Amino acid sequence: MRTDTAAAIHLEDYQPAPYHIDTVDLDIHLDPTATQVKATLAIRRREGVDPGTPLWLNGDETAFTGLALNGEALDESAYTANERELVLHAPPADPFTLEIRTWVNPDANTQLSGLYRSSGNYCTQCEAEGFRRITYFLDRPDVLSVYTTRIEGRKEETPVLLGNGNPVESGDIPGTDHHYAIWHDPHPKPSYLFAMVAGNLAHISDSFVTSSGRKVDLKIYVEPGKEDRCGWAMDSLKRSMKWDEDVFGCEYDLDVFNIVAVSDFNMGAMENKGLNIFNDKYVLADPETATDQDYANIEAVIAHEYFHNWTGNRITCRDWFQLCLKEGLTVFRDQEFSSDMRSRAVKRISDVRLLRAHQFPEDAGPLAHPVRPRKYTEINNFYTATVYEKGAEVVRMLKTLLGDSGFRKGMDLYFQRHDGEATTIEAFLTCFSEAASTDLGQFARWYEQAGTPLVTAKGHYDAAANEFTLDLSQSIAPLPGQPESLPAVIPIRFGLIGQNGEDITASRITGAEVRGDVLLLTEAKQKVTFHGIGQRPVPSLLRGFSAPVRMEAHQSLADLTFLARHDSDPFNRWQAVQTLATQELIRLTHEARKEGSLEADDRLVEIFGAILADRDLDPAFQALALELPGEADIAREIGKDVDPDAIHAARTAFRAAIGAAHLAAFHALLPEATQDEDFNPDAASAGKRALAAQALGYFTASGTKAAPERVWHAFQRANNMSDRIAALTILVHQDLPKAGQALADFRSRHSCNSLAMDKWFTVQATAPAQDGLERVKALTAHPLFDMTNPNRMRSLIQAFATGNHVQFARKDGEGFAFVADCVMAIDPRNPQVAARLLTCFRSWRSLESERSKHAEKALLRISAMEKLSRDCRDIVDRCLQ
Ligand code: TYR
Repeated sequence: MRTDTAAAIHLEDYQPAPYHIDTVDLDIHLDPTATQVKATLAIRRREGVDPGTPLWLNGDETAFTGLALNGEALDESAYTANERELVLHAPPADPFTLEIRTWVNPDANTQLSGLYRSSGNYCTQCEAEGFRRITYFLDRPDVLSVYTTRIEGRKEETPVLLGNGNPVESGDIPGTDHHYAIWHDPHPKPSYLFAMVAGNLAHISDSFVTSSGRKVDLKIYVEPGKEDRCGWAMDSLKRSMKWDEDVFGCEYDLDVFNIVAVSDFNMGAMENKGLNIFNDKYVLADPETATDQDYANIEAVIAHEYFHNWTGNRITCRDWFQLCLKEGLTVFRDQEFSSDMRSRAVKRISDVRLLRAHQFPEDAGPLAHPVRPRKYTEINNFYTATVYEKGAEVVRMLKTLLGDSGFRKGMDLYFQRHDGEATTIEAFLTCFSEAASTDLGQFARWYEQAGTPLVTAKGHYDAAANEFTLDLSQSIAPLPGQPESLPAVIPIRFGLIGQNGEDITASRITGAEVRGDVLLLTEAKQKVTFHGIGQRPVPSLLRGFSAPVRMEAHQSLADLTFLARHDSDPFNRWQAVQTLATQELIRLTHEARKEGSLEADDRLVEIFGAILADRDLDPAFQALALELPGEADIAREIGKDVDPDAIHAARTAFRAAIGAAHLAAFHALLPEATQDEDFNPDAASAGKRALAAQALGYFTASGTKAAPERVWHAFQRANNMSDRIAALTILVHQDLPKAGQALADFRSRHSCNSLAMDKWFTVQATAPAQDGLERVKALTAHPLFDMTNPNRMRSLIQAFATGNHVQFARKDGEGFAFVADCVMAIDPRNPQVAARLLTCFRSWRSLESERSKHAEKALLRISAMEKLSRDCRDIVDRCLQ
């Protein structure tokens, strides 16, 4: 058990490893409780390292069974071997081979890191530091080796044997019930990309011909009986392969590409070379059990893992501080892919919503860290929204600054120069500054500073001078460990809109560097003047969300309403509605707190009528524009002394007012209109369903008498999961009379499908009802619930903690206490998953005092737990600091 309080690891201490490991030959004999692993490593001293320098290999609960050097057994005094390390005290000066024998108990591996079993099948997860749980190794991303893997197992138990790279050989072992397979991966890779899978698996196959004419065999493996739900994933894979060739010139480089879906997985999916392993949630889909969001997620995650083949695998990270080098860049690439497959505007809005919901709060609290952190104690805790999503935003800004062709030139140079290397953010940025002959010194601050910059803008029109000026400023509020910050380069895409709704062009712009329609804010304060402006314009700033900042533009209700109707930039049209709605929700929240009137401002209610009435809008866009900011978004904007009950009351009242005011329009959009069509997962059909679901929600929120029956009707008639879950959510969250019956129906229909049942748990976990917590507690004892499976746990406990603010942050502290109990129950089995759940406390200091006291008490209780894992220790310490 890892109970130590490990010392922090610092970026500035980086040293290359003293030894290279050129080849790794693994011989793995599978057994559920006693798998034997023999690793033969060809080791070479790095140039300049003193002969005899000890070779220190990582382990983690690793069971040592034997060691030989150049084929000879070693005297015990020549080495130290324990759970955590294998040290060869005085290795030979010349290249040598080390043969290490270890023993693994996959059945006992509940952390799901290293070699473990899921539904009886063997699988591995080695990122970040799982390989050392299989054998001792220089388990760090800058040690690149060519792997050959021989896997042997009982034919009956493990008919399928998969490894990285290409299949080389397979066969029976005469006189036994065993067989074996040998896989060889010619591309040198770090140990975190190692994988093997063995078990009883079904598959679907297809193929792809690359741009240079090579045929690649594609297979997706799943537990038998699930093959008919893999079609969408395969389709997404083939589109990803084509897209990466077309857009980035990246071609696949092995004869086979295999994907395996497993039902026990800590994260989303893993890009192991040639053998991606997925959480089955991101592979399996059919209309009966998957929502449109599931389809979109599968497409994005399949693309993400596939794209890692170049950004992550061919070019990997020098050390884990550079994690954003592969993750931020690859998220950017998968976002671009989805934008090309779907509506770019809708994708952008959805991504920004996620960024604000997850990354902004992280960046504003005790868990804030730069996109490239400078220190960590547990690397698993740095697979964060900041590294991934803000990391992607930084790459997007690079593209905005350099333009399409400058960006592509930089990427080409990066691929050409660093292929086969483990590299750094500096090396990445150098490719762009060279390719585009530009200095990115100040831009690099985006990787170095934590916190979301606040940009303020104040416009002033001088009719006599025909000038419009913008007073701009940027700042980052002090954070733990970062009392001050320096100005970053903030690309602000802008337009000035004239009275007829069209953009006006300035004759000249002074006070900032301008590239096309992007102005660069580079100082703490800047005055930008637009000359030759003959009428008072309405500025539209940060179009397309051109930088991950908070923008306070101090615009009037009239100007924002104007933008909501006329901005040619769809993102900012949506943003104008959001800004207006947020302001109104904050006002109503203050009213709710003093028990004042919860009557919404008619002018704001009317904005939503205009969206509904605009037939030119894409239904998917309308659906997003109708979605009010979430309770967490409102809390974040309020920032301190937060009262979740007041926020909930305000939001409920505003929704009711919108529903009542536009009842007829919502009625006309109710789901029946979409339900008779054959199901199609494409973006256009998904958009129509999303709009119908919004309509049903507002129709019900209005309180109209007809609603309960209509929702029940919609639930019963649903011919796909999106419609069904939308209706079920309304029934349960509004506590309508048929809620119980609908839950029972859903359960009997889907009880054999755990991914569908996860939705059933989530709907109940997120119900804001008074007895919400009691219900969640009762559900933990449900026969289909399983705290040890990460997906099940997240569907109930994490969904409650992150999606049910009123109940999680109950005034009596019971919500916090319950989640703390869960964290402590999960931690001994699976620290990584426990630590992630624990991050739901990160905004506790912004709550009003009674609630924050309870949250602190819960955190202190976790902190006092005996044998708390390093993962949870790290999070709890930072939350309390
Ligand atoms: N590299 C994976 C990705 O593509 C993330 C991952 C990280 C997966 C750690 C599993 C894991 O244990 O995002």
